[in-house]
Amino acid sequence: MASLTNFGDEARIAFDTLAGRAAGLVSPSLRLGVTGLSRAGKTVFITALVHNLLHGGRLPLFQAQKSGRISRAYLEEQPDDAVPRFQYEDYVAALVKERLWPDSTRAISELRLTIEYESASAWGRMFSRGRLSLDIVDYPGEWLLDLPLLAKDFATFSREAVELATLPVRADLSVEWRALAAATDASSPADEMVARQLAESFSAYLRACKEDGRALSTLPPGRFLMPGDLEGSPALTFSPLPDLGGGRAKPGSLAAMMERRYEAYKTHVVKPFFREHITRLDRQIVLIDAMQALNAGSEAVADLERALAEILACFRAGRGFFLSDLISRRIDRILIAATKADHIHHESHDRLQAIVRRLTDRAVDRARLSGAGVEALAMAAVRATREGTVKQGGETLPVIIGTPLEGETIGGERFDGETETAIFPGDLPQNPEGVLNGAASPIRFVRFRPPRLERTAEGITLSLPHIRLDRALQFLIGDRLE
Ligand SMILES: Nc1nc2c(ncn2[C@@H]2O[C@H](COP(=O)(O)OP(=O)(O)OP(=O)(O)O)[C@@H](O)[C@H]2O)c(=O)[nH]1
Ligand SMILES: [Mg+2]
Repeated sequence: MASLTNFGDEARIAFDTLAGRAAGLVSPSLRLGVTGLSRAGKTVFITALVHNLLHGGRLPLFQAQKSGRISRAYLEEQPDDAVPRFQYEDYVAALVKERLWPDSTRAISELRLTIEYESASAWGRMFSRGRLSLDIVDYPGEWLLDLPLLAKDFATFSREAVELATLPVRADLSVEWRALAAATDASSPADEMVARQLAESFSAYLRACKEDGRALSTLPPGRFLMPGDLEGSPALTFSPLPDLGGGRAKPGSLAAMMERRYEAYKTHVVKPFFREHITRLDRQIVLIDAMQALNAGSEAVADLERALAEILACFRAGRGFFLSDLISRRIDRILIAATKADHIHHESHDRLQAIVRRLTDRAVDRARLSGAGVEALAMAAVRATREGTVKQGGETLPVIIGTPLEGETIGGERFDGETETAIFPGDLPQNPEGVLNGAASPIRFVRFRPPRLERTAEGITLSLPHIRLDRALQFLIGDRLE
């Protein structure tokens, strides 16, 4: 296995970690990693978390808030000057006033929320400063797909990409790229035009895999889907190649050029992201949109499991991991959260929880993450629906009521984005295994608009409604507010 970092990187990480710790002594801080593939709900989660803390939302399972020990929560200047600020105010305005979800995140951003609290114990009150700064980073989910590449050389990356591309669920989408790659002689002299054609064809194939119909997840390199400001740069103009054989690529050949660019991508794109953001995390929530994969079928679910396993392996702590000796701020709690639970009736929440637990079980075991406290939970950061019942032919059916997004359809009916509708969401399978082996029947969900906020009798607008956001908060930061 290729080594993840060289000595220089490791020394730098150690230094950063020490500096971070020293800074932590000045003002206790906790770096919360909000991890998730694209569209999993990271930006919505961060916005809802901050909104509920700033506005004293209904959080009965979040002890510090419930017992009235939080005296103040406010936004502060973030610690990293070179990282853009998370545009919290804009996201809230769009969600609450216009009832619009945020756009896909295109770049990294950060926010610091500080909580002033009174310690639960007299002892704690005497010594604790009663202040905790929560640093949260948001980034495009696609970039997460790159972390597993750090441990793979070009030959491994190429071999795996070719294997994936020939799977039945991908073969028709990758036809063009595979034909082009097969017709290319890797040992021929490097040619910029050939490199560009291959890279464009490979990106087009990855983009097609991501569309709703297939909803596949294992799609590295992530910047091929969300290039940020690197679009068109050599570090992004490469493609895996079939039949590389063993040994070194001939100098000056196409294979050598592709390999060099792949390594440049890792060095200049992936490593800085890993070093500056991932290695500094204290706690982590992994958001998983199982619903979208369930919608698309068992291949999509299996592909989601594969992506999660590879990604979670990058977070492993404990002996034997290349970086673990240097990461003293080791992640000690991980929450695996199935998002968007408001799409199903609460009777199915436990089933959704069981599904994401099943999807991550093997990964958690294999990556020996169990040393960290790992919990699974079904939640909705923003609850866009409410529950009700509908009588049909003498039967009472549980339904969810919300405003489907414009353009969503069920059984030929197309929604206009304004009309509230009751929908029978169907049941998730009782046995989570069924969603992987294809035994469970496919499930159809529609997407909803953000909710209209309720007002109290006194005319006060309540904070964003949620499902179990309080439980997530209690697990992620509750102990730090004791
Ligand atoms: N009903 C409901 N929908 C949600 C919730 N969270 C996210 N969504 C939906 O999921 C979409 C994606 O959410 P985002 O928060 O933008 O996802 P992200 O992980 O930031 O995605 P990228 O920025 O592309 O990586 C939203 O546009 C909503 O349609 C939720 O709590 N409830
Ligand atoms: Mg986002």
